[in-house]
Amino acid sequence: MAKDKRSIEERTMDPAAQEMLQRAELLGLSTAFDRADGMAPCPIGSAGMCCRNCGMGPCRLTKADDRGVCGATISTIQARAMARAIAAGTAAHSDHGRDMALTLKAVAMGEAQGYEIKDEAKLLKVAHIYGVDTNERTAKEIANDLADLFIAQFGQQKGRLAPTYRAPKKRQEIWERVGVMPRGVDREVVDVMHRTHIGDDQDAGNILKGAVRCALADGWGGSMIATDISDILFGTPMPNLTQVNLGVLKNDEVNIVVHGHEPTLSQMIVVACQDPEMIEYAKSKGAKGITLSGICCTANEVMVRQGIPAAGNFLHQELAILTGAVEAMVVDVQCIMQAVVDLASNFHTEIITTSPKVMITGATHIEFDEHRALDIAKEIVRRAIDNYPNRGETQIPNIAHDVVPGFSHEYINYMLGGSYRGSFRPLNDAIMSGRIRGAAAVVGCNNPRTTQDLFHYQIVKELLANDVLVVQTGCGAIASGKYGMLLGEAALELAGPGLREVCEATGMPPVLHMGSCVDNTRILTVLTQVVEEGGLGDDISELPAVGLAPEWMSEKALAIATYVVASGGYVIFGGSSPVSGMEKVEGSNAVERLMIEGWEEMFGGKLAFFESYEKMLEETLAHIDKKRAALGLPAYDPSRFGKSGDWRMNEIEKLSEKERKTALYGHPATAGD
Ligand code: XCC
Ligand code: SF4
Repeated sequence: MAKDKRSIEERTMDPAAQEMLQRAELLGLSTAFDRADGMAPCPIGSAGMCCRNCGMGPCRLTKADDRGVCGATISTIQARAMARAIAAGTAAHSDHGRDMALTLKAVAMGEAQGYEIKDEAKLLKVAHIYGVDTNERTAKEIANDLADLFIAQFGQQKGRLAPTYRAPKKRQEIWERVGVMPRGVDREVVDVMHRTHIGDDQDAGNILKGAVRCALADGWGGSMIATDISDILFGTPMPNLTQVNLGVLKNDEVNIVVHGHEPTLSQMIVVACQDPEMIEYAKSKGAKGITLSGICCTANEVMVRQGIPAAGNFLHQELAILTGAVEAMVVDVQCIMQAVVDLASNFHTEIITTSPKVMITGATHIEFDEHRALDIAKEIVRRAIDNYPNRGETQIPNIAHDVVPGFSHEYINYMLGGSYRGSFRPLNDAIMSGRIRGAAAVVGCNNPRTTQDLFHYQIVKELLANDVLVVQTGCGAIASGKYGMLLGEAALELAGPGLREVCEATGMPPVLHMGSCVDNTRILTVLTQVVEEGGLGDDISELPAVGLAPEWMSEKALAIATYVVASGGYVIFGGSSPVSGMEKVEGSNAVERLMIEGWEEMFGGKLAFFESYEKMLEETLAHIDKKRAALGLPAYDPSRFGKSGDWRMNEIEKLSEKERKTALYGHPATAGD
């Protein structure tokens, strides 16, 4: 069923993306935006009412009393689909964590070419958390034990995952009581796959309980391990100045784009691109140098650590190729559209897959192996350079914005407390006084079925105006960067009076880019530390905080949402619910109710889906105010702080577009070349 084709402005609010969509049209090439317009989602499948878990089906249920051939109800089918999506998301994040653990092991054994333990302080800190002996031992000895401990988490059969001890005490008790304490990462994924097989778990509530346990194995397991090891091997992120959007590509340099999620290979490509020998080689082919940039979370990994610019978020993967200026797009795992290979065949761009788990028909496969990491990275960079003379006509949008990413929880601690006494006290105090109304994590994907970035942008902007501190990861963070909101001064202009006062006093920007999607575990750590700091209750569920994924699309997003809910958070997703079916049919939905009322009763958190960003905002602010009231904190009242209706903002409103951008961002737009 074809839908109406949307205008370019309805497809994306990003001017760089708009320019590339025009170019695509001119060249007669299709993108995800066209394909989304051309294919309406299957109404039964998108509502989770289609089951194809056995050969008696697929069974499509559309009425409340419909049953599958096996007798399964809509609730069972929806819960099973949701659980399987969560298991897939958990598997993806956690397999990434496993690869990191195996790399840490190889580094400890001296077998990983080019890698080292970059952040010994973090190694010691993490070793201490997990009770690994650090006395009079070398970094490699400690790393070896830690790697073994991490690797064991994946195959563990009994007991509980070690990272779960890092949660607030009260939270751990809830997980034990409800029976969702994760045992082993792989075990929980297998458990969900088993219980959703034909003829197994056929009680929606119990299926979802299994799904929660699995999601916890992601957030307080695989993902948390991935973040810690990335910091140990590549350095804990600290703020740095870099740029975001397609304008980071250079017309006169070799452009290499890294895309996907894992930092292992991309970190080596960073090294290879900076090798003087490689730069000389690029010059010998007529280029001025080599420009490395990223897409999706691989971008985030190298952006928060090395300040490598991001060419864009999820929906920019095709748009980067459309510039005609990309010599190689090097992909690892997750969020890589098969379409990039077809699209690239219209240009000189070479798509290089590198993971044994991810091959794409028609792409070049150069398999990554941490034992020869630097050699492989150099081989890839050399290939890209060799491809430079094949470049045809190019069109790079002259749009890129300055950003300051890299706010790890360690850095936030340090920024707020100072180097001698890292502390969340100033943050807690600001929330308690009402200067900061609450906090929101605005994270997650782009989805071509909504206007790219619009929900991210509107929500972050409005939250700032309402004195809500915003933390970000993933493609949501890159979205904010594209509109100048990851730059302290610019974002401050959007902040309400209380939030601005706090930011000015502490030097903390009001929007904090904390890393990639697996780094959502940094947010769990911050929330735990805020609880432990005192004054805001004794559990995450009591905090005036909300998690939002306004443009979600991936199964990983569902896994993240579920572990945040099980950790006590209210999570709001934009767009359509994968379990919305019964609402359409009957006006009420058992599975949705389980995820709202059921989970709230069990965990103090809930997961809800809303189609409009206005509704998402309204819910966010209402939840924050409700939690403030429950804690006995003063009601939010912006007139008590600073001066509302800031004069500078009023002045800026009167300016022309170009003058306003200059006033907000320091420049009208910065070009890449
Ligand atoms: Fe993928 Fe992490 Fe989503 Fe972006 S945000 S589209 S998952 S890259 Ni996680
Ligand atoms: Fe149909 Fe049941 Fe088989 Fe699902 S498991 S396809 S509902 S018969």
